[in-house]
Parts: sequence; C-alpha cells; structure tokens
Amino acid sequence: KDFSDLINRFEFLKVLDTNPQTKTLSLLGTIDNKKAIMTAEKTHFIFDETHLHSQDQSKASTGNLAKKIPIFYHCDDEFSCVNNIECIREVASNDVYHWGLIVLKQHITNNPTARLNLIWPASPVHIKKYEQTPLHMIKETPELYNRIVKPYIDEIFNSGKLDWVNDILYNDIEKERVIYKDFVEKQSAKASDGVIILPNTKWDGVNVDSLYLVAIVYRNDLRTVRDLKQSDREWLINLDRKIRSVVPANYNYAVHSDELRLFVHYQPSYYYFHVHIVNIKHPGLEDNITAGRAILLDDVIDSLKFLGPEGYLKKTISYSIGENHELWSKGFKQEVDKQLDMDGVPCPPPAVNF
Ligand code: M7G
Repeated sequence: KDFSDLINRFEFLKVLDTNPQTKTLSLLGTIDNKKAIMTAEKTHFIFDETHLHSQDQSKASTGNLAKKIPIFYHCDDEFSCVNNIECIREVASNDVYHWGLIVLKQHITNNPTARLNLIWPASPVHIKKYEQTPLHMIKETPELYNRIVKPYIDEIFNSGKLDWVNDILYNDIEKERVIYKDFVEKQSAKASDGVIILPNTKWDGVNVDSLYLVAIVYRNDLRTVRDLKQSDREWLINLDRKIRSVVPANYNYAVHSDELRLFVHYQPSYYYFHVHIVNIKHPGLEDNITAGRAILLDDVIDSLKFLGPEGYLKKTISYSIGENHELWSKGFKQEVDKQLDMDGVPCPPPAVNF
C-alpha cells in the first residue's frame, strides 16, 4: 500500500514517547483497526559542502590523501541554513542579545521538514520498543546468557521476524539504496565475507552530518556480538576495513573514515549480526550510541584478542534494559535485585574518619 495513503488513514490513540533533544515523537494509532506506530524526527539544517579536490584524484580516493581534502561549508543554496527565511518575528531583545522565531522554506527533496517512519501492522514487541519505560542496568554474565538470554534469542530468531533482513540480503528489496554489496552466491569458503551496506531507517539520506548506515553481513551463524569467537577476529578486521574505505568514498569524502562511529548494539532489536555506521557528529537517537547499549567495533576487535577461543561467550556484558523488554519478565527483574545484593549496593560503605 502507498505510504501517504497509509499515513492519511492513521488514527491517533496515544503518545508513546517524545524527546525534545532528538526532536522525535512516537505515536501509537491504528490503520484499518490494526495497530500502527508513527515516529517523526525533525531534520537537520541544510548547507552546501564544497570539496577542494586534490590534483591527483586517484591517490585521493585510495586513502591518506583523501583525509587531507578540506571541505568548505557555505549556505548559498536557496534552501540552505537560514538563507531561506520565509517569515520572521522577534521575541525579545536585550542589550546585545536578540532572539526570535522563523519559518524556513521547505521542500520535499531539498529541505524536508521531518523524517517519518511507520510500522504497520505493529506487533506488541514493536510497541514496547517505542514506549517510554523505566530502565535498569544489568550485568549479563555468561551464565545468565546461557540460562535466560540464549533461549530467548533462539525463540525470536526462529519466529521469522527477520524478513526485512532476508529481503535486503537475498531479494533486492531497497536495492536502489544499497551503497555497497559484496556477495558471492555460491557457498564457497569466501561466501561468508559478504556484506551489504545501506542507509538505515533512521537517516533522511540528505544530510551527511546525520549519516546513519547499517552493514548487514552474510552470516547466518551470528546473531549478536555474543556469537563472535577469537577465530572471527580477522573477519571483523576485514569488515571494519571495508566499511571505512567504502563509506567515505561513496559520499565523496564529505565524511572521512576517522569520522565514522562503528558499533554494535547489545541487546539489539534484531538478532542478526549487523554494524551501525554513524557520522561522529550525530548526537545519537534515543539510546543508540550510549554506553550501556553501543559497543564500539574497535573494542570488540580488541577484546577478541584476550577473551580466548570462545570469545564473547566468556564476557560479562553490562547494559541497560527497559522494564517493557521481554527479558525483564523472563527473569531479569529478579536478577537485578540479586546482583545489587551481591555487589553490596545499597549498603553504605563504612564511614571514613579524617
Ligand atoms: P538494532 O541495533 O537491532 O536495533 O539495529 P535498533 O533499531 O534499536 O537500533 C537495527 C538497525 O537496522 C537499525 O539501524 C535500524 O534502523 C535498521 N533497520 C531496521 N529495519 C526494520 C530496517 C529496514 O527495513 N531497512 C533498513 N535499511 N534498515 C532497517
């Protein structure tokens, strides 16, 4: 069904979450009596970027030289920065300080107002993901992983909620958005090296400052970072190298390889191994790049040096979990209480006399 037709038929039920900092809003509603989640994010300002090209383009695109190409920002375009003020009103003025409100000229391609996402029909799991909920820190030990988390992940993995991933990997859905695909159809030894890189649902695709891509690998044996073994280290290093060379080149070095934040989520929302690729300038959406959710790919690669052959299966991973996450009701609630007790929190430390 047509996107605008679906949006027009959206009937509001309640606000799930709002965030003034990330300028996002999530609403729950219905379309044809089936639940729908609509999220909107105000887009960033538009400005032009001018790249000063080096005389030797071939060297530039291969590496170090590319790093040195300066980029000049300017705002001459009719949709750029604050050049396109259609309406302005002063609020107040005091000494050297003046402030007011403006309406900028908008354009669906050159300067859209917001990015709109729709999930329809939305499952209860989708709704929980967008709902505000109290958060807790949990230390997931290898024992806790095997007892509670692994069975949960297996259940989710087998329930076929990854259609969108398979559609991208094997059915050419979103084909026109893919920026890099490296996949050998045959089940050769090299097949597992395959990866596909494309914009995720969280990027308007317009402003490189808020660039947000996802790299999905052709490996069915990896669901999360937990499945990474020492033997995967070389593979990960290659993946990191591929991402860091392909992405800057694709965006004409408007972003350089050391300006990319590469990380994985734990817990992720989708249990199929993928890497988040975000412009370092991006402040992050929700808890996307916060400690307690995001693990830098560099740290994963380094940890695999020390964790032994079983890799991340040996690690205790601390992260935040919401009360509306299924793991909370599957035993995490009791576990958090137990852990606080074992850690000696909230017993105050003995008083120190000076
Ligand atoms: P995650 O860490 O499992 O969960 O990342 P998160 O959504 O809480 O971050 C999944 C990544 O895949 C996110 O960057 C999503 O935006 C992205 N993603 C999810 N879906 C359903 C799609 C999709 O259909 N297409 C694309 N291109 N990206 C998606």
